[in-house]
Amino acid sequence: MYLDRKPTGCTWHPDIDPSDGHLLNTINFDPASNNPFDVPLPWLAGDWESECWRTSTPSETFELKGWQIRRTRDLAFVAIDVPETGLANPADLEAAALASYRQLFALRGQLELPHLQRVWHWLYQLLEGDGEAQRYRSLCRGRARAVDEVEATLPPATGIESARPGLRIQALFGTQPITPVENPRQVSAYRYPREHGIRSPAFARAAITQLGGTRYLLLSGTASIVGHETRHVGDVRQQTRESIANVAAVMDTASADTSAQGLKGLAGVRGYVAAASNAGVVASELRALLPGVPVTLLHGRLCRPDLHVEVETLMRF
Ligand code: 3EB
Repeated sequence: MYLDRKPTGCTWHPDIDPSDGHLLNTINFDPASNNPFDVPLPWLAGDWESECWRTSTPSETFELKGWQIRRTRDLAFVAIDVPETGLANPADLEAAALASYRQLFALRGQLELPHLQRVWHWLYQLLEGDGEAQRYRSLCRGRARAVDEVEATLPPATGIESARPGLRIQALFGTQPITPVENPRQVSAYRYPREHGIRSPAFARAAITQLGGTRYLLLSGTASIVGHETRHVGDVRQQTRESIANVAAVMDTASADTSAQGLKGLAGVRGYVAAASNAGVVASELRALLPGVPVTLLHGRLCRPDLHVEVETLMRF
């Protein structure tokens, strides 16, 4: 499988000719979209405004237990929208996250694709609520409870405030087990101390996996966190640099091949910017740090109020 980023100005040519492939999924960046495969955020700037995920075999689209599914024999994108009416208070939000994650794990058997590869969460008003009543923390509690119930390798994940009411969850399933990769500069998120929430965020920093015939390193949303603490509060430029230092540390840890490619080998970077007014600084910093790498910036608040920027990325190797 490969990614075909649709550029708006600058062009990125994936290794495989896109005309050879079959379309698996199209992802638009659109806060108003009711298509659960879309990212519910405004696009700010950058090299592509939508993503086409292509595969070497044909795909089919259908619904299963309330989830939208786009799959080939070996790979599936799944997505669901949980309406805001089901998230009215912290207990309801936790229960909705628990139920959604139970369904997600059950889909492994129903799709006969036993390995969860990657998850994205988009939650409206992510930081509303104090202490444990915060909506992000409620999501983390429900997710952690579901993870406790099953045998599963934690996947890489992204969690961003949605511009659209409700909770949208998207995930990728495959046939191959993933090999999680942690970051030696960061406490694993699933071991964060209680000050960040009574249930830690259950995700891996990255994972090595094989999709189709290609090996990938898939990285989670990565921010300016060292140890478990936010660094460079109030300094968006330094937070951008620290985020990329974390990406580099994960790549160095993952394998000799990903380490050897270095940052220039990244297939593309989605940057999430909490304040649209910071887009220019983040863009110029990412351009300087990642010459030649396609970058696109989206507008969404992050799961700590002191984070200004977060990046997610992937590498073929
Ligand atoms: C962090 O490192 C930043 O809760 O699924 C990044 C990626 C973050 C995923 C999630 C949270 C999540 O803790 C926040």
